[in-house]
Amino acid sequence: MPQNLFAIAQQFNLEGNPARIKPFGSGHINDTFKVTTAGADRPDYILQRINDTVFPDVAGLMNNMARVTRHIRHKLEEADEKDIDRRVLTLIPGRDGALFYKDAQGGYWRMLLFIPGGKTYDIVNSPEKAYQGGRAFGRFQALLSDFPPPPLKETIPDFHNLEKRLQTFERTVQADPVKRAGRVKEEIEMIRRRADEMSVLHRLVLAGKIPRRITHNDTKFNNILFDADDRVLCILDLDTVMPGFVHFDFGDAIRTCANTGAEDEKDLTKVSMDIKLFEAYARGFLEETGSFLLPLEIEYLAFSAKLFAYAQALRFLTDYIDGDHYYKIHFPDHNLQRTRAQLKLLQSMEEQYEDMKQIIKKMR
Ligand code: ADP
Ligand code: GN1
Ligand code: MG
Repeated sequence: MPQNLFAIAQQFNLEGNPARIKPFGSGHINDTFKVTTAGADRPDYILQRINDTVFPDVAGLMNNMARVTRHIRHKLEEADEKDIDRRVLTLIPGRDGALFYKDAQGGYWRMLLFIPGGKTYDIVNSPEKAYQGGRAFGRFQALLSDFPPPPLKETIPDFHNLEKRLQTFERTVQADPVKRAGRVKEEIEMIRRRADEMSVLHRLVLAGKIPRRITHNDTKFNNILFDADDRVLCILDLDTVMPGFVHFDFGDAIRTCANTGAEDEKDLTKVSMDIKLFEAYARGFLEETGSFLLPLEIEYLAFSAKLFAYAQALRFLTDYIDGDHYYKIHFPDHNLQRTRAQLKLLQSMEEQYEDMKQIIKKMR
Protein backbone atom coordinates (compact mmCIF):
# COMPACT_ATOMS: atom_id res chain seq x y z
CA MET A 1 0.00 0.00 0.00
CA PRO A 2 1.98 3.03 -1.22
CA GLN A 3 -0.13 5.74 0.40
CA ASN A 4 0.46 7.04 3.87
CA LEU A 5 -2.57 5.59 5.62
CA PHE A 6 -2.08 7.78 8.68
CA ALA A 7 -2.21 10.91 6.56
CA ILE A 8 -5.40 9.63 4.94
CA ALA A 9 -6.98 8.78 8.29
CA GLN A 10 -6.25 12.34 9.45
CA GLN A 11 -8.54 13.65 6.72
CA PHE A 12 -11.54 12.36 8.70
CA ASN A 13 -13.21 13.70 11.75
CA LEU A 14 -11.81 11.17 14.25
CA GLU A 15 -11.93 11.15 18.01
CA GLY A 16 -8.47 10.25 19.23
CA ASN A 17 -5.22 9.61 17.37
CA PRO A 18 -4.63 6.61 15.13
CA ALA A 19 -1.97 4.34 16.66
CA ARG A 20 -2.12 1.37 14.25
CA ILE A 21 -3.62 0.82 10.81
CA LYS A 22 -3.77 -2.80 9.63
CA PRO A 23 -5.47 -4.67 6.73
CA PHE A 24 -8.76 -6.18 7.89
CA GLY A 25 -11.40 -8.69 6.70
CA SER A 26 -11.57 -10.87 3.61
CA GLY A 27 -13.57 -8.88 1.05
CA HIS A 28 -12.84 -9.29 -2.67
CA ILE A 29 -13.48 -5.72 -3.84
CA ASN A 30 -12.49 -2.86 -1.52
CA ASP A 31 -9.31 -2.45 0.56
CA THR A 32 -10.29 -2.51 4.22
CA PHE A 33 -8.16 -1.41 7.20
CA LYS A 34 -8.76 -1.26 10.91
CA VAL A 35 -7.65 1.99 12.51
CA THR A 36 -6.84 1.50 16.18
CA THR A 37 -6.69 4.73 18.16
CA ALA A 38 -4.58 5.45 21.22
CA GLY A 39 -6.54 5.41 24.48
CA ALA A 40 -9.11 2.82 25.54
CA ASP A 41 -11.90 5.41 25.75
CA ARG A 42 -11.60 6.35 22.08
CA PRO A 43 -13.49 4.49 19.34
CA ASP A 44 -11.66 2.54 16.62
CA TYR A 45 -12.47 2.89 12.94
CA ILE A 46 -12.68 1.08 9.63
CA LEU A 47 -10.92 2.83 6.76
CA GLN A 48 -11.77 1.65 3.25
CA ARG A 49 -10.44 2.45 -0.15
CA ILE A 50 -13.41 2.14 -2.47
CA ASN A 51 -12.77 0.20 -5.66
CA ASP A 52 -13.74 2.86 -8.18
CA THR A 53 -13.28 0.55 -11.15
CA VAL A 54 -16.13 -1.54 -9.77
CA PHE A 55 -18.03 1.50 -8.41
CA PRO A 56 -17.43 4.39 -10.81
CA ASP A 57 -19.97 6.73 -9.18
CA VAL A 58 -18.42 7.00 -5.74
CA ALA A 59 -20.41 10.11 -4.83
CA GLY A 60 -23.67 8.34 -5.75
CA LEU A 61 -22.66 5.28 -3.78
CA MET A 62 -21.75 7.26 -0.68
CA ASN A 63 -24.95 9.24 -0.91
CA ASN A 64 -26.92 5.97 -1.04
CA MET A 65 -25.05 4.70 1.97
CA ALA A 66 -25.69 7.85 3.98
CA ARG A 67 -29.40 7.76 3.19
CA VAL A 68 -29.74 4.04 3.95
CA THR A 69 -27.89 4.20 7.27
CA ARG A 70 -29.86 7.30 8.30
CA HIS A 71 -33.16 5.58 7.49
CA ILE A 72 -32.27 2.43 9.44
CA ARG A 73 -30.95 4.42 12.38
CA HIS A 74 -34.19 6.36 12.53
CA LYS A 75 -36.21 3.12 12.50
CA LEU A 76 -34.12 1.64 15.30
CA GLU A 77 -34.55 4.80 17.35
CA GLU A 78 -38.30 4.70 16.82
CA ALA A 79 -38.34 1.08 18.01
CA ASP A 80 -36.38 2.20 21.08
CA GLU A 81 -33.55 -0.24 20.35
CA LYS A 82 -30.45 -0.16 22.56
CA ASP A 83 -26.84 0.08 21.44
CA ILE A 84 -27.73 1.62 18.08
CA ASP A 85 -24.10 2.44 17.17
CA ARG A 86 -23.49 -1.32 16.96
CA ARG A 87 -26.69 -2.08 15.04
CA VAL A 88 -26.19 0.12 12.02
CA LEU A 89 -23.06 1.41 10.29
CA THR A 90 -21.99 4.95 11.17
CA LEU A 91 -20.22 6.98 8.50
CA ILE A 92 -17.51 9.33 9.74
CA PRO A 93 -17.40 12.49 7.61
CA GLY A 94 -14.21 14.12 6.41
CA ARG A 95 -12.92 17.24 8.15
CA ASP A 96 -14.59 19.22 5.39
CA GLY A 97 -17.89 17.43 6.05
CA ALA A 98 -17.72 15.35 2.85
CA LEU A 99 -18.74 11.68 2.86
CA PHE A 100 -15.46 10.54 1.30
CA TYR A 101 -11.93 11.74 0.66
CA LYS A 102 -10.10 11.70 -2.68
CA ASP A 103 -6.32 11.39 -2.34
CA ALA A 104 -3.65 12.90 -4.59
CA GLN A 105 -3.41 9.68 -6.66
CA GLY A 106 -7.16 9.74 -7.26
CA GLY A 107 -8.01 7.01 -4.72
CA TYR A 108 -11.36 7.25 -2.90
CA TRP A 109 -11.53 6.65 0.85
CA ARG A 110 -14.25 6.45 3.48
CA MET A 111 -14.29 5.97 7.23
CA LEU A 112 -16.74 4.05 9.41
CA LEU A 113 -17.04 3.64 13.12
CA PHE A 114 -15.55 0.26 14.05
CA ILE A 115 -18.17 -1.91 15.74
CA PRO A 116 -16.41 -3.53 18.69
CA GLY A 117 -16.92 -7.10 19.86
CA GLY A 118 -18.12 -8.35 16.47
CA LYS A 119 -17.19 -11.32 14.33
CA THR A 120 -18.03 -12.57 10.86
CA TYR A 121 -18.26 -16.10 9.46
CA ASP A 122 -16.95 -17.22 6.08
CA ILE A 123 -18.43 -20.69 6.73
CA VAL A 124 -21.58 -21.38 8.74
CA ASN A 125 -21.71 -24.49 10.88
CA SER A 126 -24.99 -24.32 12.77
CA PRO A 127 -28.66 -23.93 11.83
CA GLU A 128 -29.04 -21.38 14.62
CA LYS A 129 -26.51 -19.04 12.95
CA ALA A 130 -28.14 -19.58 9.56
CA TYR A 131 -31.54 -18.78 11.10
CA GLN A 132 -30.20 -15.58 12.71
CA GLY A 133 -28.63 -14.60 9.38
CA GLY A 134 -31.94 -15.15 7.57
CA ARG A 135 -33.74 -12.98 10.08
CA ALA A 136 -31.07 -10.29 9.77
CA PHE A 137 -31.24 -9.95 5.98
CA GLY A 138 -35.03 -10.33 6.10
CA ARG A 139 -35.27 -7.55 8.62
CA PHE A 140 -32.88 -5.39 6.61
CA GLN A 141 -35.27 -5.65 3.69
CA ALA A 142 -38.29 -4.99 5.91
CA LEU A 143 -36.63 -1.89 7.39
CA LEU A 144 -36.10 -0.51 3.89
CA SER A 145 -39.58 -1.38 2.63
CA ASP A 146 -40.81 2.21 3.23
CA PHE A 147 -37.67 3.97 2.00
CA PRO A 148 -38.68 7.41 0.72
CA PRO A 149 -37.99 8.74 -2.82
CA PRO A 150 -35.91 9.58 -4.77
CA PRO A 151 -34.79 6.08 -5.75
CA LEU A 152 -31.32 4.96 -4.75
CA LYS A 153 -28.62 5.16 -7.43
CA GLU A 154 -27.76 1.92 -9.18
CA THR A 155 -24.16 1.69 -7.98
CA ILE A 156 -23.44 -1.11 -10.48
CA PRO A 157 -25.95 -1.07 -13.35
CA ASP A 158 -27.27 -4.54 -14.25
CA PHE A 159 -25.37 -6.03 -11.32
CA HIS A 160 -27.51 -9.17 -11.14
CA ASN A 161 -28.84 -9.08 -14.69
CA LEU A 162 -28.21 -12.64 -15.83
CA GLU A 163 -28.80 -11.93 -19.50
CA LYS A 164 -26.08 -9.25 -19.47
CA ARG A 165 -23.74 -11.48 -17.46
CA LEU A 166 -24.18 -14.27 -20.01
CA GLN A 167 -23.50 -11.86 -22.88
CA THR A 168 -20.30 -10.65 -21.20
CA PHE A 169 -19.29 -14.26 -20.61
CA GLU A 170 -19.77 -15.23 -24.28
CA ARG A 171 -17.88 -12.12 -25.44
CA THR A 172 -15.02 -12.95 -23.09
CA VAL A 173 -14.88 -16.58 -24.23
CA GLN A 174 -14.76 -15.37 -27.87
CA ALA A 175 -12.04 -12.80 -27.18
CA ASP A 176 -10.11 -15.20 -24.92
CA PRO A 177 -7.59 -12.44 -24.07
CA VAL A 178 -5.14 -14.56 -22.05
CA LYS A 179 -5.72 -17.87 -23.84
CA ARG A 180 -7.37 -19.69 -20.98
CA ALA A 181 -10.67 -20.72 -22.57
CA GLY A 182 -9.18 -23.96 -23.91
CA ARG A 183 -8.37 -25.06 -20.37
CA VAL A 184 -11.91 -24.64 -19.07
CA LYS A 185 -14.02 -26.24 -21.80
CA GLU A 186 -15.85 -28.41 -19.30
CA GLU A 187 -16.76 -25.45 -17.06
CA ILE A 188 -17.86 -23.38 -20.08
CA GLU A 189 -20.09 -26.24 -21.14
CA MET A 190 -21.60 -26.53 -17.65
CA ILE A 191 -22.52 -22.84 -17.80
CA ARG A 192 -23.93 -22.98 -21.33
CA ARG A 193 -26.02 -26.07 -20.69
CA ARG A 194 -27.95 -24.32 -17.92
CA ALA A 195 -28.24 -20.82 -19.41
CA ASP A 196 -31.84 -21.16 -20.57
CA GLU A 197 -33.15 -22.76 -17.39
CA MET A 198 -31.40 -20.16 -15.23
CA SER A 199 -32.98 -17.28 -17.16
CA VAL A 200 -36.49 -18.08 -15.89
CA LEU A 201 -36.42 -15.49 -13.15
CA HIS A 202 -35.05 -12.82 -15.46
CA ARG A 203 -37.96 -13.48 -17.82
CA LEU A 204 -40.46 -13.07 -14.98
CA VAL A 205 -38.78 -9.79 -14.09
CA LEU A 206 -39.01 -8.59 -17.71
CA ALA A 207 -42.68 -9.54 -17.72
CA GLY A 208 -43.19 -7.28 -14.69
CA LYS A 209 -44.31 -10.14 -12.46
CA ILE A 210 -41.79 -9.58 -9.66
CA PRO A 211 -41.85 -6.30 -7.73
CA ARG A 212 -38.74 -4.18 -7.43
CA ARG A 213 -37.67 -3.61 -3.85
CA ILE A 214 -34.63 -2.19 -2.11
CA THR A 215 -32.21 -5.04 -1.66
CA HIS A 216 -28.71 -5.45 -0.25
CA ASN A 217 -27.45 -7.39 -3.30
CA ASP A 218 -24.32 -8.80 -1.64
CA THR A 219 -25.73 -11.00 1.11
CA LYS A 220 -22.59 -13.05 1.51
CA PHE A 221 -22.70 -14.42 5.04
CA ASN A 222 -19.54 -12.56 6.09
CA ASN A 223 -21.41 -9.33 5.50
CA ILE A 224 -23.31 -10.01 8.74
CA LEU A 225 -21.64 -8.94 11.96
CA PHE A 226 -22.39 -11.17 14.99
CA ASP A 227 -21.69 -10.44 18.65
CA ALA A 228 -19.78 -12.68 21.07
CA ASP A 229 -22.98 -14.66 21.80
CA ASP A 230 -23.73 -15.16 18.09
CA ARG A 231 -26.58 -12.70 17.99
CA VAL A 232 -26.67 -10.45 14.94
CA LEU A 233 -25.40 -6.95 15.49
CA CYS A 234 -25.39 -5.35 12.10
CA ILE A 235 -25.46 -5.73 8.31
CA LEU A 236 -22.21 -4.63 6.63
CA ASP A 237 -21.02 -3.81 3.14
CA LEU A 238 -23.74 -1.46 1.91
CA ASP A 239 -22.06 -0.57 -1.42
CA THR A 240 -24.60 -2.46 -3.47
CA VAL A 241 -27.80 -1.51 -1.63
CA MET A 242 -30.06 -0.41 -4.49
CA PRO A 243 -33.26 -1.43 -6.25
CA GLY A 244 -33.41 -5.18 -6.84
CA PHE A 245 -35.50 -8.31 -6.37
CA VAL A 246 -35.97 -10.29 -3.19
CA HIS A 247 -34.32 -13.32 -4.77
CA PHE A 248 -30.99 -11.52 -4.88
CA ASP A 249 -30.81 -11.39 -1.08
CA PHE A 250 -32.13 -14.89 -0.56
CA GLY A 251 -30.12 -16.72 -3.20
CA ASP A 252 -26.76 -15.10 -2.58
CA ALA A 253 -26.98 -15.77 1.15
CA ILE A 254 -27.77 -19.48 0.68
CA ARG A 255 -24.76 -19.76 -1.61
CA THR A 256 -22.48 -18.89 1.30
CA CYS A 257 -24.48 -19.85 4.39
CA ALA A 258 -25.59 -23.36 3.38
CA ASN A 259 -22.29 -24.36 1.75
CA THR A 260 -20.46 -27.02 3.80
CA GLY A 261 -17.17 -25.85 2.27
CA ALA A 262 -15.47 -22.54 1.58
CA GLU A 263 -16.46 -20.41 -1.42
CA ASP A 264 -13.09 -21.29 -2.97
CA GLU A 265 -12.68 -24.82 -1.54
CA LYS A 266 -10.05 -26.83 -3.43
CA ASP A 267 -11.21 -30.22 -2.16
CA LEU A 268 -14.57 -30.51 -3.91
CA THR A 269 -15.66 -33.44 -1.71
CA LYS A 270 -16.08 -30.85 1.05
CA VAL A 271 -18.49 -28.73 -0.99
CA SER A 272 -22.24 -29.40 -0.80
CA MET A 273 -25.44 -27.70 0.24
CA ASP A 274 -26.55 -28.56 3.77
CA ILE A 275 -30.33 -28.61 3.57
CA LYS A 276 -30.69 -27.99 7.31
CA LEU A 277 -28.84 -24.69 6.88
CA PHE A 278 -31.02 -23.88 3.88
CA GLU A 279 -34.14 -24.57 5.93
CA ALA A 280 -32.90 -22.48 8.86
CA TYR A 281 -31.99 -19.43 6.74
CA ALA A 282 -35.32 -19.65 4.90
CA ARG A 283 -37.25 -19.84 8.17
CA GLY A 284 -35.51 -16.75 9.55
CA PHE A 285 -35.83 -14.81 6.29
CA LEU A 286 -39.53 -15.58 5.88
CA GLU A 287 -40.30 -14.76 9.50
CA GLU A 288 -39.31 -11.19 8.69
CA THR A 289 -40.55 -10.90 5.10
CA GLY A 290 -43.36 -13.46 4.76
CA SER A 291 -46.02 -10.85 5.54
CA PHE A 292 -45.22 -8.67 2.52
CA LEU A 293 -43.72 -10.98 -0.12
CA LEU A 294 -46.02 -12.06 -2.94
CA PRO A 295 -46.72 -15.79 -3.46
CA LEU A 296 -44.76 -15.72 -6.73
CA GLU A 297 -41.73 -14.22 -4.98
CA ILE A 298 -41.82 -16.96 -2.35
CA GLU A 299 -42.32 -19.64 -4.97
CA TYR A 300 -38.99 -18.75 -6.61
CA LEU A 301 -36.86 -18.57 -3.46
CA ALA A 302 -35.56 -22.14 -3.77
CA PHE A 303 -34.76 -21.48 -7.42
CA SER A 304 -32.83 -18.33 -6.49
CA ALA A 305 -30.40 -20.42 -4.45
CA LYS A 306 -29.46 -22.40 -7.57
CA LEU A 307 -29.41 -19.22 -9.62
CA PHE A 308 -26.87 -17.49 -7.37
CA ALA A 309 -24.50 -20.46 -7.21
CA TYR A 310 -24.73 -20.52 -11.01
CA ALA A 311 -24.33 -16.76 -11.45
CA GLN A 312 -21.35 -16.68 -9.11
CA ALA A 313 -19.67 -19.53 -11.02
CA LEU A 314 -20.38 -17.58 -14.21
CA ARG A 315 -18.82 -14.41 -12.77
CA PHE A 316 -15.72 -16.16 -11.41
CA LEU A 317 -15.24 -18.05 -14.69
CA THR A 318 -15.67 -14.88 -16.75
CA ASP A 319 -13.02 -13.14 -14.63
CA TYR A 320 -10.70 -16.14 -14.93
CA ILE A 321 -10.96 -16.19 -18.73
CA ASP A 322 -10.59 -12.40 -18.80
CA GLY A 323 -7.30 -12.55 -16.86
CA ASP A 324 -8.40 -11.81 -13.26
CA HIS A 325 -9.29 -8.13 -13.33
CA TYR A 326 -12.36 -7.99 -11.09
CA TYR A 327 -11.94 -10.13 -7.95
CA LYS A 328 -8.86 -10.00 -5.77
CA ILE A 329 -7.01 -13.29 -6.19
CA HIS A 330 -4.51 -14.84 -3.78
CA PHE A 331 -2.86 -17.34 -6.19
CA PRO A 332 -2.79 -17.80 -9.99
CA ASP A 333 -5.77 -20.12 -10.57
CA HIS A 334 -7.86 -18.79 -7.69
CA ASN A 335 -10.80 -17.76 -9.86
CA LEU A 336 -10.84 -21.20 -11.48
CA GLN A 337 -10.85 -22.90 -8.09
CA ARG A 338 -13.69 -20.62 -7.02
CA THR A 339 -15.59 -21.47 -10.21
CA ARG A 340 -15.27 -25.20 -9.63
CA ALA A 341 -16.40 -24.92 -6.02
CA GLN A 342 -19.50 -22.93 -7.05
CA LEU A 343 -20.34 -25.43 -9.80
CA LYS A 344 -20.03 -28.28 -7.30
CA LEU A 345 -22.34 -26.42 -4.93
CA LEU A 346 -24.80 -25.91 -7.77
CA GLN A 347 -24.81 -29.64 -8.53
CA SER A 348 -25.49 -30.41 -4.89
CA MET A 349 -28.45 -27.99 -4.96
CA GLU A 350 -29.74 -29.57 -8.16
CA GLU A 351 -29.75 -32.96 -6.44
CA GLN A 352 -31.76 -31.57 -3.52
CA TYR A 353 -33.98 -29.18 -5.45
CA GLU A 354 -37.29 -30.99 -4.93
CA ASP A 355 -36.71 -31.03 -1.15
CA MET A 356 -35.75 -27.35 -1.17
CA LYS A 357 -38.99 -26.46 -2.95
CA GLN A 358 -41.01 -28.54 -0.48
CA ILE A 359 -39.40 -26.76 2.46
CA ILE A 360 -40.36 -23.36 1.08
CA LYS A 361 -43.85 -24.54 0.17
CA LYS A 362 -44.49 -25.66 3.75
CA MET A 363 -43.42 -22.25 5.04
CA ARG A 364 -45.81 -20.27 2.87
P1 ADP B 1 -15.72 -5.72 1.11
O1 ADP B 1 -16.65 -4.95 0.23
O2 ADP B 1 -14.33 -5.68 0.60
O3 ADP B 1 -16.24 -7.09 1.38
P2 ADP B 1 -16.68 -4.98 3.77
O4 ADP B 1 -17.35 -3.65 3.88
O5 ADP B 1 -17.53 -6.19 3.77
O6 ADP B 1 -15.68 -4.94 2.52
O7 ADP B 1 -15.64 -5.08 4.98
C1 ADP B 1 -14.73 -6.17 5.07
C2 ADP B 1 -14.74 -6.75 6.48
O8 ADP B 1 -14.40 -5.74 7.45
C3 ADP B 1 -16.09 -7.29 6.96
O9 ADP B 1 -16.31 -8.62 6.56
C4 ADP B 1 -15.96 -7.16 8.48
O10 ADP B 1 -15.19 -8.25 9.00
C5 ADP B 1 -15.14 -5.91 8.66
N1 ADP B 1 -15.93 -4.68 8.90
C6 ADP B 1 -16.43 -3.85 7.96
N2 ADP B 1 -17.05 -2.80 8.51
C7 ADP B 1 -16.94 -2.97 9.84
C8 ADP B 1 -17.35 -2.18 11.00
N3 ADP B 1 -17.99 -1.02 10.85
N4 ADP B 1 -17.05 -2.64 12.23
C9 ADP B 1 -16.38 -3.80 12.39
N5 ADP B 1 -15.95 -4.57 11.36
C10 ADP B 1 -16.22 -4.16 10.11
C1 GN1 C 1 -17.77 -9.59 -3.87
O1 GN1 C 1 -17.07 -7.36 -1.69
P1 GN1 C 1 -17.41 -8.76 -1.33
O2 GN1 C 1 -16.22 -9.63 -1.18
O3 GN1 C 1 -18.36 -8.80 -0.16
C2 GN1 C 1 -18.81 -9.19 -4.90
C3 GN1 C 1 -20.06 -10.04 -4.71
C4 GN1 C 1 -19.70 -11.50 -4.88
C5 GN1 C 1 -18.61 -11.84 -3.88
C6 GN1 C 1 -18.12 -13.26 -4.10
C7 GN1 C 1 -19.45 -5.58 -5.63
O4 GN1 C 1 -18.27 -9.33 -2.58
O5 GN1 C 1 -21.03 -9.69 -5.69
O6 GN1 C 1 -20.83 -12.30 -4.69
O7 GN1 C 1 -17.47 -10.97 -4.01
N1 GN1 C 1 -19.12 -7.78 -4.77
C8 GN1 C 1 -19.17 -7.00 -5.86
O8 GN1 C 1 -17.36 -13.64 -3.00
O9 GN1 C 1 -18.99 -7.44 -7.00
MG1 MG D 1 -17.89 -7.79 2.41
